[in-house]
Amino acid sequence: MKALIIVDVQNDFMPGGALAVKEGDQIVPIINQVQDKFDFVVATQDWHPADHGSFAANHEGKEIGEFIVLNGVEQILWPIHCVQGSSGAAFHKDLIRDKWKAVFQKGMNPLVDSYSGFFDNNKLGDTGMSKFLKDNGVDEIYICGLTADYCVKFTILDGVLEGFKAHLILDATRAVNINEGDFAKAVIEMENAGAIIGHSSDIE
Ligand code: VGL
Ligand code: ZN
Repeated sequence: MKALIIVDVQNDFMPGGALAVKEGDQIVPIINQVQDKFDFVVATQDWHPADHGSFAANHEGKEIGEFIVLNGVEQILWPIHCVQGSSGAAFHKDLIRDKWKAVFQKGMNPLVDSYSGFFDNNKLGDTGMSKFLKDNGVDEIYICGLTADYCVKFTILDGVLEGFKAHLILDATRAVNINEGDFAKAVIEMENAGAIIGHSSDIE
């Protein structure tokens, strides 16, 4: 069975948000339409404590975009975003949630970031999404949401490693694009890992 995974469609990733993604809001109506093609829909939610180690503000003298080593893993520093319970962490108000079977929150451990909806960046913490999908007979996943070059990409890469047939819905994602070309690079990386790159209108 196929499932739709909606990654981090949250206010802080929308234009005007704390970690704004250009055109991030444009994918909301596409995702709403595409949900009609699935009986099984889940979502992920970036959900950080205020003291999270990925926030530049929590490292004296460090700027957004700088790299540090966090608990032995290279970490780019972000603006404060998706703080638990804040309006920035809430899902976009127009996103239809009627069909969602579960929401998998991530990024709660202050010592490690968590881009993938499956595991944290150390591959130690497990959100339980893989087991949940498999227990429900899901073997094929379609991924959309934000952001193409971070959380969507790492969710797809882990999805492939977990044995799912993984699809990217290209018109239902947008990238942070810290460096020009990051979106295109991420798509190539996902394709090389074994993901299928498609369009919302291709889904049956
Ligand atoms: C994300 C950066 C930091 C994402 C989350 O959802 O892609 N990116 N936290
Ligand atoms: Zn985050």
